[in-house]
Amino acid sequence: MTDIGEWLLKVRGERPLVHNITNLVVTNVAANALLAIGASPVMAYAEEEVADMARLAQALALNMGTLDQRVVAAMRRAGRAANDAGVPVVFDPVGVGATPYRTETARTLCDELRLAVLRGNAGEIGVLLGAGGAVKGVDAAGAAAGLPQAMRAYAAERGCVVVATGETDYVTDGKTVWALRNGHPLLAAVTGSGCQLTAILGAFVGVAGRGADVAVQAAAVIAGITCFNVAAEMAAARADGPGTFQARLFDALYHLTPEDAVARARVEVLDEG
Ligand code: ATP
Ligand code: TZP
Ligand code: MG
Ligand code: MG
Repeated sequence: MTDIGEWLLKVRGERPLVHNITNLVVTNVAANALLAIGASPVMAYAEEEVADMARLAQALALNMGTLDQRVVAAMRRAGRAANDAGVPVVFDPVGVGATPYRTETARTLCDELRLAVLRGNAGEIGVLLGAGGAVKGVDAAGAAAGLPQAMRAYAAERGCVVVATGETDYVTDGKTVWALRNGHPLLAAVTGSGCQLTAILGAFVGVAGRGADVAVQAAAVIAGITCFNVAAEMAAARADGPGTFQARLFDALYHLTPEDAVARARVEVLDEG
């Protein structure tokens, strides 16, 4: 078994607490996806408690899908507490580029917080990095040609892992760029597949530990994406459509074996850097 299987076993063994400040659409599915893969979710939003919860957690997952002033203030406060305690922060800039408020908020959070992982669809990451690309509401509506290169430059400058998802997922630690080719088109037919993945990446970087090197965090992220997407492939094989697919996805995350994840993984180095 390679690395990917070991990361999955580590998540199951440690059952990391992932503090989520996420959106109103996906709260339930994100919590269920975390439970299914073997992690421990908590959703906490009150300004009075977010700093304490973030410090307790093994990772903090921030998602601006249904942002408002209070949610943004909570994300800021939780993010600062996590940074001070060395707790890894994963950020999903849902819908960045759709409105000036989303764009400004995403840029501010990226500048104010030290992120371990930035994950969005290819349109969102392209817009956020100023590389081109487009969004339609919260969905990707086009990716930039030079996106992997722009991602690598940003990751190197910020010392974080950057992920752009879609049919192919691109991951970089600022040096190497990987292309990941697992997954299934049904993931785009249910809401919140990206948000579930973001929460799961919290679990995987969470077990990498506080203050882990960016290269180690990238290995955890590659494992997390591959486990999620392999589970989706297995779920799709038993689903009739989006409804049964989401239910089968929870089942597949729950039953996923390290052996299946490793055997079905399609991870390639795109650019060694
Ligand atoms: P969007 O709102 O545009 O759907 P998102 O934030 O939900 O974006 P996606 O890019 O859809 O994020 O990625 C979510 C998950 O779905 C990732 O694991 C990705 O690999 C997978 N995925 C998305 N589209 C496809 C596809 N056509 N084929 C295979 N996997 C896909
Ligand atoms: N509207 C605001 S957040 C959200 C919608 C539909 C969910 C987006 O989920 P994802 O994972 O980005 O598809
Ligand atoms: Mg989606
Ligand atoms: Mg999304």
